[in-house]
Amino acid sequence: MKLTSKLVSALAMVLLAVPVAAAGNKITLGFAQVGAESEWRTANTESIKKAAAKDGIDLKFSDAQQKQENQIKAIRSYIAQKVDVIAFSPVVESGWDTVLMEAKAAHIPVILTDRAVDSKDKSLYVTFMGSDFVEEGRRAGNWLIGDLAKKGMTGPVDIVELQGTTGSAPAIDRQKGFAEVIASHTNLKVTRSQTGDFTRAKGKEVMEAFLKADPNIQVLFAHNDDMAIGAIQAIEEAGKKPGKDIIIVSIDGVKGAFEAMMAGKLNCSVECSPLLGEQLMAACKDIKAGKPLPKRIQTVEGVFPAEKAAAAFPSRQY
Ligand code: GYE
Repeated sequence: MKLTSKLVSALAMVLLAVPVAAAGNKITLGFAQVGAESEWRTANTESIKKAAAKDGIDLKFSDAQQKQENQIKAIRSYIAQKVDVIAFSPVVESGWDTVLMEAKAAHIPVILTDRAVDSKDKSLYVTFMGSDFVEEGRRAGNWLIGDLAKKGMTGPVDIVELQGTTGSAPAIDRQKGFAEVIASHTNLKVTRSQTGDFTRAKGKEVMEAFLKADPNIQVLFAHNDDMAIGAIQAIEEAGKKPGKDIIIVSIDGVKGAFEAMMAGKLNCSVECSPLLGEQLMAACKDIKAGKPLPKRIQTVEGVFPAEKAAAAFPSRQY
């Protein structure tokens, strides 16, 4: 009897120990987000939080308010807390080597989400998941070339550009892709280009200045939808019709852009998906399981001209 009860209690201990051990194996992910500057970013944060909860990943989340020093602080605190994986969306491309070397020395794998770094040493991170921003810039440019041709606008066209955050991968790459495709069209010229920091407020402010300086603006290329939405307000306040007097193309494909397209105020939005949460959690699990990951995981996305907006709107997820 004594032996049986000992066995039973031993068994009970083993059974009790199982969930404890499972909890101990729970992956801890430290995520250093850029901020909450745009609709895109809000959807990205939501996607990450939702996927972590669904996959039982212990998520430590911080918002850097678009400041690199805050992101570096957050990464250092994740290193100190010995998390299993660190992921972050670098606000700008440069200046990460030191902190990434600290993570490497602590044997904590790093995943880049959404935005890239310009580090020469690729061993400082496991993988980079996100969109091809150069291609998005090209898509915006190609859509514009097609639209101008349809409208028979063959003469000189004044284009203004609202850039994203200075030094960020999407601002650098979208500018590059757009410039690349319009280069062979000598009638198209970017006459003004300034940062609106990816926010509505700055987009509006800079567009107001553009409109004051140049009454002949025919096209606006905005590196994200939020800046375009801010600019739309500025254009209306200046007594012009956005989408008609000034053709507008922007990037992201957020709900606000679809609403603007359906109202005839925005002409095209190039899609950039913020829904990276599930991919990120899958990558964390693969790292934990010792599975190799590709160095680049690219998001697949499309282009939405205004005439397709109403049909696509009901199925949009962000
Ligand atoms: O386009 C913009 C956001 O990094 C792709 O950041 C992202 C960009 C996105 O603020 O809206």
